[in-house]
Amino acid sequence: MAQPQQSEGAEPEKPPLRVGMVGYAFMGAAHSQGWRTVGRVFDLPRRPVLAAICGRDGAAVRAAADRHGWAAAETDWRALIARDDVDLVDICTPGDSHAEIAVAALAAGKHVLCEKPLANSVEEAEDMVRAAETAQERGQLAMVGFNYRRVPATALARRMVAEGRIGRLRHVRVTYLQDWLVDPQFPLTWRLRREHAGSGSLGDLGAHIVDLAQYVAGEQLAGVSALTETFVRERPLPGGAVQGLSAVSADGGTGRVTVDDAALFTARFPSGAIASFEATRYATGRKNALRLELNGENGSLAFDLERLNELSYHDGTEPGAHAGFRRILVTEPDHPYLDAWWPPGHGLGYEHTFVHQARDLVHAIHEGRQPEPSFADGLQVQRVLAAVEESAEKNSVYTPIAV
Ligand code: SOE
Repeated sequence: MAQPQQSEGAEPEKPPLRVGMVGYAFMGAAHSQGWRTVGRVFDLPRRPVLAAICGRDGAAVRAAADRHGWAAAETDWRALIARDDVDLVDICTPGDSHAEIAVAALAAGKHVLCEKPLANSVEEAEDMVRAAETAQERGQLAMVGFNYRRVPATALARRMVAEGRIGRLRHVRVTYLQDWLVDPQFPLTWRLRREHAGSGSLGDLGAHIVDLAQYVAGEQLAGVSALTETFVRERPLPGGAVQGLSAVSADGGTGRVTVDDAALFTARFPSGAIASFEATRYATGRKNALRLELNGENGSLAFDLERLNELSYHDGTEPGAHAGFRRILVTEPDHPYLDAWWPPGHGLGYEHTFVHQARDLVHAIHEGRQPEPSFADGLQVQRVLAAVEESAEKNSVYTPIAV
């Protein structure tokens, strides 16, 4: 292999990590930002290169490559994973193709980053874990993209729970509320069809809050009691290309919604803490309201994604007269990820979670260690989602989570 060029006094050029991405819609754009920015902000052991992006529509994928800064465009994911200028395959497609692409990319010798939820079923997720374990023996690594772990405030919350700052955990309360399905005329896009999305709000939003709650609490759920609902069962068929979440013109016909619109469940942690979860795309007025609160014996923590530079903390050991929730502005250099960004008080946003995700993955690959969350973590979340569906089908009967 050719040695990198080095001029006198200059730092040796870092070895590249050449990324190939499949998908270029909302998540593709978000991951592109992550890969484009990460090496310019963080001091990384390898230099991410946006080698090639892939999508089925040739004109649209070439436009996406230009817009997001990818060197090449492919229209067949098999061609993308066959390229020898790609080291890592980043999967940003709907859930129905995650397993096939990830297993093939690992077999082709690539590292893999896969958007959440890991798969559309427990069986697919199990196949992916098996493929990742085999690939790991050859030095390839696989990670699932639960980006909300990478909000500095949620990472700080996890740190504070682990440090014992709220003491023994009693309650975990999480909601993820959006409203983009309120209009019954919103068309039947792939996210509303089980064969493409696996489930509805449950897999799309519920997967995030299950992962985040477990990550911050530092333990995995033991069982759930659930109910799910589909409020609008018939919707207009889409007439054109889908852009992000936005509505597209309908062509006259209608089709059946085959996923849940909302999922509600209670759960138990092995420590004895109890939890509640709510995921919906019908919370009128709520756009991307992911809220998490933990109550411990000695204090509480609260986070709201719509104010993501803040973490609320109540220290229950303080004298009652002046105790109460106080706001930690999570912008200090010793807060997670923030040493590389702006001076204190200059906040971050949604897109930075994808930069942090890329940062953590590059370091793990360089050090040859399993990045987190692993495919096994993604499978465990998938098992929670399956238990929620099983419990809902059995009228909320308590359903232990398979291990
Ligand atoms: C749509 O509900 C969505 O784009 C999710 O699919 C993402 O995972 C979440 O980050 C924002 O909302």
